[in-house]
Amino acid sequence: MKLLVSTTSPYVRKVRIVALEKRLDTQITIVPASPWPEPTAVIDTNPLGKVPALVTDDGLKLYDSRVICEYLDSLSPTNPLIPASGALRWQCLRTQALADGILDAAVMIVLERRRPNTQQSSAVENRALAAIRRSLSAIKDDLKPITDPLDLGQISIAVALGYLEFRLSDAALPVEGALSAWWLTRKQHPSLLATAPTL
Ligand SMILES: N[C@@H](CCC(=O)N[C@@H](CS)C(=O)NCC(=O)O)C(=O)O
Repeated sequence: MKLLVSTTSPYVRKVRIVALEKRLDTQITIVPASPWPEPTAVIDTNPLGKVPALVTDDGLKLYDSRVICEYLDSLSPTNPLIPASGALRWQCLRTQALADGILDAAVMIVLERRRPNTQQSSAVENRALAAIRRSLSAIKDDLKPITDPLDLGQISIAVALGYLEFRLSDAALPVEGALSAWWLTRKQHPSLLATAPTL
């Protein structure tokens, strides 16, 4: 399999953590394909021009991170990451959606800040920050004990908190109390240490 990546993408990090947890990492060739400034290296695989994108051994082109994670989870019974059915499945997928939504808002802020000063909108940034604050408050209820096996929802929370720490540490976001304690322990997990973002 070939995984198209950019090194700092949190969505890519989520897929790489899943690959490690599923013990599939050795079957995946990492292909650097940053979509910035132009998505030339990606569009053949993903017309949206975004990473991550995966080419399977059968030549199937898969995107986005949610589809790729589900695909990888289906490949092996090792460490199942998405419950097959019932309430646990929907809770897991909803947690992923909430955590990915935090990422979407955070990435929007990062991109907004890269625009020329005169074109930046504080309204855009404030709206995204408000969404992140509300979602951090809600996601506390989705935390599972650190001793539980990792699932895709908990991986997604960890990736979101890691990205906020990496890119928006100046924003005084409410990662506190139980959420902060959870994150301080969870970030030491081997697959998280192995994929920690660096500039
Ligand atoms: N929902 C997508 C989001 C992927 C995404 O936005 N990736 C960013 C990198 S962090 C990207 O490739 N952006 C390029 C662009 O927006 O043109 C997923 O989960 O894979």
